[in-house]
Amino acid sequence: MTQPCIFCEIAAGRMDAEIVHQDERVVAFRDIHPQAPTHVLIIPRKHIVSMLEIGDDDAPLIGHMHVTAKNLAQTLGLAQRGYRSIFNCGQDAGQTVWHIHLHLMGGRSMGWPPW
Ligand code: IU
Repeated sequence: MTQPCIFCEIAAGRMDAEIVHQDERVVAFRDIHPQAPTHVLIIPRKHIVSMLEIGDDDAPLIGHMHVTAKNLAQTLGLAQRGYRSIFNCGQDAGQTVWHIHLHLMGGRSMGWPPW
């Protein structure tokens, strides 16, 4: 039997997560291994394996994920100093969970490029 997708389970409320926002299209929750003082993942309720799988029909959803990141940055106190939002896509980018997620990170200065 195939394993259920962990992020689908979180979105459905069958697995615990510290949820900071949810609506009909997305769920946002705190990363269990935060890499910054604030580290939130924004996921679509729709199961999409990676950013390589998105189509034109998904453009409003992806846009909504970015607007949600901006809204959360404001409510979580990141707006003044800024934040980083990242989709890791595939092996070389370090993607480990195969359900797209937008990382929202802030609360410290970050370097560039990310290695
Ligand atoms: P990545 O871009 O696929 O590498 O990011 C996956 C993230 O999901 C990573 O930061 C994990 O700490 C995080 N995470 C989580 O917050 N809760 C979970 O149950 C699992 C992974 I599995």
